[in-house]
Amino acid sequence: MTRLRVIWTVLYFCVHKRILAAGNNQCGDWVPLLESCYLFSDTRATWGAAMGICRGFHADLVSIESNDENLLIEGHLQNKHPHDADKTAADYWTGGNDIESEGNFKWIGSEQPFTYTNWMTGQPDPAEQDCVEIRGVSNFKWHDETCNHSHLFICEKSMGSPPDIIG
Ligand SMILES: [Ca+2]
Ligand SMILES: [Ca+2]
Repeated sequence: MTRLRVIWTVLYFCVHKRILAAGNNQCGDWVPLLESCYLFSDTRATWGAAMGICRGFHADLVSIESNDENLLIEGHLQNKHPHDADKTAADYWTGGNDIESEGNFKWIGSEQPFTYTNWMTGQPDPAEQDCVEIRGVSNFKWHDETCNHSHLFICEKSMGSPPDIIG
């Protein structure tokens, strides 16, 4: 290896390591997508309990406010659950709910009504289902669902928030 090539190689690894470190610092163990950090849980909880867990991390249950955000979250879930057999158990609570006013869905963190939606055909359906989940078998489209059922969940916090160590 020429001396120049050695210098370039060392430089490349130094810069690369710093970029990785910067990314890690911003979201800790959470997944960075767009301007937020996301926690994809491995444990199940009711919608209310899941919200409490997210709040414990100074986060909220995820709010999906654009097609871009939905595509990135869906992409992450497709990678996490690549096989159809995995998808049957891959139901994730979001922060979407119409607990306060039937049929008027909004996001728990911002309290803002839905501006973007990715409902499964036929959803939301007229039933006592006030909380919104991303359902694996529906190819990660949205369903309203009974809030006291236990599912996986996604927490979201803005990248500016201090990282929390989980593990
Ligand atoms: Ca969001
Ligand atoms: Ca439903």
